[in-house]
Amino acid sequence: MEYDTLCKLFLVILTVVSDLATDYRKPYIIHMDESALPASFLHHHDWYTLLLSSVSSSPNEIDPTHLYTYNHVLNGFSAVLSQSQLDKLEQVPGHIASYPDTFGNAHTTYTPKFLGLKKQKGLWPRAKFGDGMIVDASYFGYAKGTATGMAPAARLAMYKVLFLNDTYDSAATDTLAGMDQAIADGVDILSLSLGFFETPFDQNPIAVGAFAAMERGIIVACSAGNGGPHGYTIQNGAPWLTTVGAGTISRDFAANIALGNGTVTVRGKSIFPENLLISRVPLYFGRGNRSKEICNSYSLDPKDVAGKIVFCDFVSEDDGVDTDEITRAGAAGAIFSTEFVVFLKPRDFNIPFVAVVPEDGDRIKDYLLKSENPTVSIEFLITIFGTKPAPQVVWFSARGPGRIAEIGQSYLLSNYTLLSGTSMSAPHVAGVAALLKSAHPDWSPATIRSAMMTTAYTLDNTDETIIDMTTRASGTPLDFGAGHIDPEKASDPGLIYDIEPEDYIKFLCGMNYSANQIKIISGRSNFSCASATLDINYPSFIVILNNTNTTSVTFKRVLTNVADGPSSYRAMVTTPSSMKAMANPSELWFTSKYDTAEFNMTVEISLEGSFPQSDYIVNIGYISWKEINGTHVVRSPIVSAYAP
Ligand SMILES: *[C@@H]1O[C@H](CO)[C@@H](O)[C@H](O)[C@H]1NC(C)=O
Ligand SMILES: *[C@@H]1O[C@H](CO)[C@@H](O)[C@H](O)[C@H]1NC(C)=O
Ligand SMILES: *[C@@H]1O[C@H](CO)[C@@H](O)[C@H](O)[C@H]1NC(C)=O
Ligand SMILES: *[C@@H]1O[C@H](CO)[C@@H](O)[C@H](O)[C@H]1NC(C)=O
Ligand SMILES: *[C@@H]1O[C@H](CO)[C@@H](O)[C@H](O)[C@H]1NC(C)=O
Ligand SMILES: *[C@@H]1O[C@H](CO)[C@@H](O)[C@H](O)[C@H]1NC(C)=O
Ligand SMILES: *[C@@H]1O[C@H](CO)[C@@H](O)[C@H](O)[C@H]1NC(C)=O
Ligand SMILES: *[C@@H]1O[C@H](CO)[C@@H](O)[C@H](O)[C@H]1NC(C)=O
Ligand SMILES: *[C@@H]1O[C@H](CO)[C@@H](O)[C@H](O)[C@H]1NC(C)=O
Ligand SMILES: CC(=O)N[C@H]1CO[C@H](CO)[C@@H](O)[C@@H]1O
Repeated sequence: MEYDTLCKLFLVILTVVSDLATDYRKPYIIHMDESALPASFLHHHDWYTLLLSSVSSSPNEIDPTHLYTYNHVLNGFSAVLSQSQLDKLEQVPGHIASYPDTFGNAHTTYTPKFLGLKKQKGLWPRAKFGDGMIVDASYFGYAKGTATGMAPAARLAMYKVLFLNDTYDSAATDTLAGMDQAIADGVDILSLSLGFFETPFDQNPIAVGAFAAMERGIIVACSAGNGGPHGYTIQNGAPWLTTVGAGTISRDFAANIALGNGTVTVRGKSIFPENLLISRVPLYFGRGNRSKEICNSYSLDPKDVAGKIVFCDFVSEDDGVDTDEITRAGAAGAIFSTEFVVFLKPRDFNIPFVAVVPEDGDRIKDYLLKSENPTVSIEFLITIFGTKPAPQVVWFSARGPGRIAEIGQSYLLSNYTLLSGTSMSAPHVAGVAALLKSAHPDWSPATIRSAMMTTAYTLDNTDETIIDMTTRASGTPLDFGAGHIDPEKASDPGLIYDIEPEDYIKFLCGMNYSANQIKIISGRSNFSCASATLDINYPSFIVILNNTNTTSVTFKRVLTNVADGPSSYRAMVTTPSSMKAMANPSELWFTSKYDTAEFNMTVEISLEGSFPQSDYIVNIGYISWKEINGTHVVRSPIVSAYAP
């Protein structure tokens, strides 16, 4: 007995001690200066491993664990280190910076939960978390179904950057390793449907990795995140990325409900992915007990609902749909009366259920109250085409402007599939980028992005400005970015705004990034901030009002003719009365393909007497370069916004 207690005590102490030791061990990303590589090393990897073994002097300490050596995305490596090991590494000549590992979240609504996969039981552990399954849950992997649709002949490589651990999140160390390998493999386009918290670019693995990719001509399409519908929510806002938001298409998914013998029918929304037909199944309603009527947690008795469809009554305009109680009680399915019908995401449909608007819910309730043995038939998987208006900005699509990046850009995208989320939009844009790249192998990532942006449209299928699903009001460029992608037009944009890697460095200088930060982002030690500017040659314009209602800003831009032969263009500006935009010169001539022309545009904002569009957007205009005697129109949004 005593021995036993002693033993336990000993174990407890041991555990505490080892916890202390491991507590300090954390993964870090270490940036190194390649020019400090000692001549005795053939490869920087050997240098790093030697450095790691040299910092583990203490015998009581666990040795550092090398994770990855990065060859392309950055100069450096990642390793699991104790604080004292990190301190020693930071003294080594050539050390530039160390960042603790961070986690990004996948921008998908199609979670493993939707697939019914659980960590503790079921297929994942049975398959030993086998690759097949997890690759499907890798959010790089979503290009699979969709990118082939956009660019059927494109070859696809997938990189696993999400590992099943305590979270479904993706570690920066792994994300960088995936991007590093993709660059080594010579991909043309990278599509990332995940994002890290918006930090300065040097701390953001996607921004760092994508800079290296962009320098090699690789287009990096990233999802803007599902943090909408409020402003300042976009992720992946670095200007060398192509940031993609989400929109609806003119298609919806429905289920048909027939009550009893079929005299009463109701159409509801369902995205339940199986072609399921429910015929004359008992319909349960917890009549008389409000808790059961609205399907509160732990209200339903499994004996009452087994094998039945449960009707859950409308509660209030603030209540959404929670299917957990249905699952817990073991019912066959459910019908929810809710005002949240349009906000339901595919992942909400992990059980067979239909959401109906409260008016239809009341019709169902009426039937239930009148019937002795109520039954219901439901037909799932009904696809409706031609719904209007479409596209709309999906409520969850994150909005600009970026908090860190000066420029808020995001595209909207059609043809978005059953899998919704900005994660699904990014691979679509990647697919269009693949088509453009194969049609124009000489186009830079900035050229391709410019072509997609300046030809995007902002009207829906009722000829009105694309609306925001949340407010039902006209969206703005901070919701829908340059607009909805038009692949055909993007392949022949007429003119483009190109950006060289050096221009991004000048921009970082203009943003007051330190020399060390720029070194980390660009991997270059040899650059100059002599021509620092915030005015990058980007196909959109934003004016930030900081505690003022009047300001004047002049932008400088260079256009390149990518059409064959000579052309000329005239500037057409559409602005509200509180915004003036003047292009100088207002006509541009190009003598041949690749000829360039420069213009300045002064934007004056004067809000005296008029009201701002919203709490952060002041007003919106457009500048379009219209081809004289031609059809090309090169359009850019001009937005003025209050500083956050
Ligand atoms: C899970 O994450 C923890 C903490 O970051 C790490 O120590 C561990 O090695 C990870 N496990 C796997 C299987 O990746
Ligand atoms: C269908 O059911 C309703 C009541 O639920 C009843 O009034 C009606 O007569 C029935 N019709 C047929 C054709 O059975
Ligand atoms: C209503 O149902 C709940 C949950 O089953 C139960 O706890 C409660 O007692 C019921 N209320 C009435 C008035 O029967
Ligand atoms: C950068 O620093 C300069 C000098 O301190 C300042 O005038 C400028 O506003 C800063 N720029 C930004 C974008 O913060
Ligand atoms: C740095 O860049 C300048 C201009 O591009 C070049 O002349 C110089 O040789 C470079 N220096 C190094 C060390 O690469
Ligand atoms: C706005 O102005 C204030 C004070 O002049 C300054 O501290 C702040 O950084 C400015 N914000 C932006 C986004 O420029
Ligand atoms: C800007 O205009 C708004 C609305 O007209 C007004 O409420 C606000 O006080 C003005 N701000 C400044 C700094 O003048
Ligand atoms: C644009 O403005 C700059 C600075 O004022 C000036 O040097 C340049 O010549 C202008 N460009 C054109 C095309 O007018
Ligand atoms: C446009 O076409 C008209 C009529 O053919 C011609 O007179 C004019 O010179 C053309 N303008 C340009 C800029 O090509
Ligand atoms: C369902 C849907 O909207 N399909 C469209 C996808 O995009 C192509 C090309 O833009 C259109 O032709 C389809 O109608």
